[in-house]
Amino acid sequence: MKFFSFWRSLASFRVRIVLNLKGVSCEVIDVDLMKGHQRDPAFRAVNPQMVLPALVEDDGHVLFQSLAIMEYLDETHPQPPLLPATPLARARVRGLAQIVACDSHPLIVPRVREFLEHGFHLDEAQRMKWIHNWIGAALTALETNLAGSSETGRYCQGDAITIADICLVSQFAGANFFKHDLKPFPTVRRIAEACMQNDAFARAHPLKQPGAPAAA
Ligand SMILES: N[C@@H](CCC(=O)N[C@@H](CS)C(=O)NCC(=O)O)C(=O)O
Repeated sequence: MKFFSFWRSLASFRVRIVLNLKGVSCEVIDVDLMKGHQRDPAFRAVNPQMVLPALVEDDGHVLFQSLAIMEYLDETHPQPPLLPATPLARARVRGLAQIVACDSHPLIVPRVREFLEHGFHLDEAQRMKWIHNWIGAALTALETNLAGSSETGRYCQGDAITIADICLVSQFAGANFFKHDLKPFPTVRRIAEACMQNDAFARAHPLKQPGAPAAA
């Protein structure tokens, strides 16, 4: 398999964690988002949406969108399972994951930040206000849910790692990139730190990837 990714991409981070947890190896192809290489014809031919990540199966099938790729890998490599067994728990896990991957992360990606800058001429301070607003909204929703639910355990759903934890960790890393104050979110922080003790998470961290700076 070929994995198109970039060190700073939070959606790629999510898929990288799953690849590590499942012990799946692939050829990693870097697409430099800071140089706009996602818009190069070579990558556009792989993913017409021009976003990372993309996973290309050996037979040429292209997989895109991190949540879809994560569930595909979970179905094709069932151990360890990343979704709980019961429908109610699965719905909660998917809901938590989607707070991050569907409602927060899409508002802070490079193409949105670039449009705020060039389409609306927002200055750096205004763009940062936008970013912190949406990072904080998701962290608040996660913290309220996790702290208030008896289903929360060592991880988001009991004591087994699920896709909710993987998304939570990507939100946590993004918040750190933008130096968001994490003190008001002790449950999110506790779960993120528990996950990062797992080698599959630690090795997948953006700052551990080739090309990453020592600190963001
Ligand atoms: N919802 C997508 C997000 C894809 C996405 O926006 N990826 C970012 C990197 S994390 C990207 O490639 N952005 C390129 C751009 O915004 O131009 C997913 O979860 O896969």
